[in-house]
Amino acid sequence: MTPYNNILLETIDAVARITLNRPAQLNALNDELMDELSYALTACDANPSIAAIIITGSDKAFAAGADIKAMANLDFETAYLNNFITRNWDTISNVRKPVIAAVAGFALGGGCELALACDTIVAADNAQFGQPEIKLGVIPGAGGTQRLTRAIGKAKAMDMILTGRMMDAAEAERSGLVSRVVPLAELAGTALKMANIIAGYGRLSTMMAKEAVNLTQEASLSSGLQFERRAFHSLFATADQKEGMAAFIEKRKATFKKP
Ligand code: CO8
Repeated sequence: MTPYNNILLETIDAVARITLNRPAQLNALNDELMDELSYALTACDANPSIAAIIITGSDKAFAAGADIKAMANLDFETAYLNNFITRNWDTISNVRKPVIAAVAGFALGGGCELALACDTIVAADNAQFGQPEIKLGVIPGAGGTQRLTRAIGKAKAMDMILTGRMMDAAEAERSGLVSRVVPLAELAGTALKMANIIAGYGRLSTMMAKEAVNLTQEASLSSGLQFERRAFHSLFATADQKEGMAAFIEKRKATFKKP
């Protein structure tokens, strides 16, 4: 693998874990980090031995947002022409394998948006989510106004985006922003266990399930339902469906195919 300066990439069986690694800046997202993250995600997606991906940070910060020092002097023309920092942002949501964000500490601004671009978020009990861009004279620029609102509803999203306040882990769980909250010491293990469970299922079914759920964020109910039905039908063409159902009937654990 290419050496990285701002992230760590490990593979643990069929799981890839990407750790954001700019500790002195609380994992603030700059161009170099985003380029490395994008490269690593693309490589993991293309690697047939990887079935699920975890993105995580440190105990203190998942990511404290875009690097404010790097963008303080940016002007409109440069931001617009270079599609500033978000230029490879869509790589995250274009990954076809399931991606879990394991969040401890601060997930602010672009950090919160990065977690939101993953498929699900598992949080440590010290996690703090926020879109504080308003305090800097700007607004969220990488999906905060859209994905946060879809995740927690308009009232709470407006509250967070207009006041810039943080939401703790308990509120994030109540609001549906995160799927589970665990003690900090259990975060890495919980995310890995979850990723391993996913990796143990059929590759086609986990990827299609992700695709179908993510379509709810884009499509009408009727086209989402139609997609789901066709994807469901197509899975009957797979060896994993034969194995999964035979295993149930024979009262044994299914062994899904490795690509
Ligand atoms: N950018 C650059 N450096 C940062 C950032 C950041 N976002 N956050 C923290 N740091 C640096 C600090 O400057 C400090 O560095 P130094 O020691 O050299 O002064 C170091 O990290 C530690 O930070 P603090 O001393 O402030 O630590 P505290 O524990 O006191 O506070 C906070 C932690 C509350 C997280 C505080 O650092 C903070 O408020 N940070 C800024 C949070 C923020 O406003 N984030 C939003 C940024 S704007 C944004 O994300 C727009 C997204 C647009 C799209 C992006 C796509 C990638």
